[in-house]
Amino acid sequence: VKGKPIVISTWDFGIPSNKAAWEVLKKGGRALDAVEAGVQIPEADPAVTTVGYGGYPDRDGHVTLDSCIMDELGNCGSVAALEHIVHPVSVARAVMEKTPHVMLVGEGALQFALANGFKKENLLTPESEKAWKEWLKKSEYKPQMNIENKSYNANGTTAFSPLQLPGNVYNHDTIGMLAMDAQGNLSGACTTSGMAFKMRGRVGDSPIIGAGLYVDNEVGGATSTGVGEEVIRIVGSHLVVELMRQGYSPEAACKEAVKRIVKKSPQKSKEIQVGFLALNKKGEFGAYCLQEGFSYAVCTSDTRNELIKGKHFY
Ligand code: SD4
Repeated sequence: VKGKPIVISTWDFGIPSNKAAWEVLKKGGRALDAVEAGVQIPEADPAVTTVGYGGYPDRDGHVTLDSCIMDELGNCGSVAALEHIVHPVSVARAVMEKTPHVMLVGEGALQFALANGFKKENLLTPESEKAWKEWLKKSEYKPQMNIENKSYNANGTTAFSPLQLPGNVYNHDTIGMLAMDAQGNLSGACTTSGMAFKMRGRVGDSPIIGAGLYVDNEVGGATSTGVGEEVIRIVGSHLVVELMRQGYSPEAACKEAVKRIVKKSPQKSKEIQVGFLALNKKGEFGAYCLQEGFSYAVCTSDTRNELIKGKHFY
């Protein structure tokens, strides 16, 4: 069938992430395994300061991670404000598969992770600590828009360091990934260190099923990036999937969700970034965002793994 397997994900680190997911998909593997393997790439990369290890801490200096995962049966798992674990997505998957619950937070999530063999590690890199101490001087909470970085090639082998990019200090780039496997089944995952220098205990959209991620195997999946508070208010990813159910294309559905944010927050929406990314059951994909600068990666073969600019409202 045309359009599968396919994996798509947010931002430029979607390129190497898609590549890892593709290794699973091309062997006929399950979309669920693909998205987990895919988002583990930025989670483990200390140069990515917005996801996992090396993520910027909250304003008190703690790296706290949010993540969720959802499969083709509608099973889902999530962790929020999890500390000391490099791969929160895998803890989210364990919550899904090994507990009667969907979401574990904070101390309880850590306790569960440790009981399930995950290792306790320090996630604050010297670079992120330095950025935090720099931030403390003014302590001004001001989410930066977004940073585009085109230094990855199709194989995702080009290394990059966001810290070396001018202005890339308070970015907020989450990885959201959606995949359809050779069997035509959909899954998704989303993982982030959340907004840099957020209040302690702050949870964004990324671990919230329906906000940061939603998958319905009959229709499609959606995920979001950007200022999570705005996404939660409209339950963004669920909205996108329901619009696709009504016949909207992935891009049109994402655009509608973006317009909903503009309508709810006419002033604020001019100053922040939110982006939606969607994939439907036919393997069609699309995205839409508030501001120029959001990009997403699409991989459909060993040789096609490309970065596409999201259309924007403003
Ligand atoms: C959050 N949505 O915690 C996340 C941050 C993010 O792109 O997406 N960045 O609100």
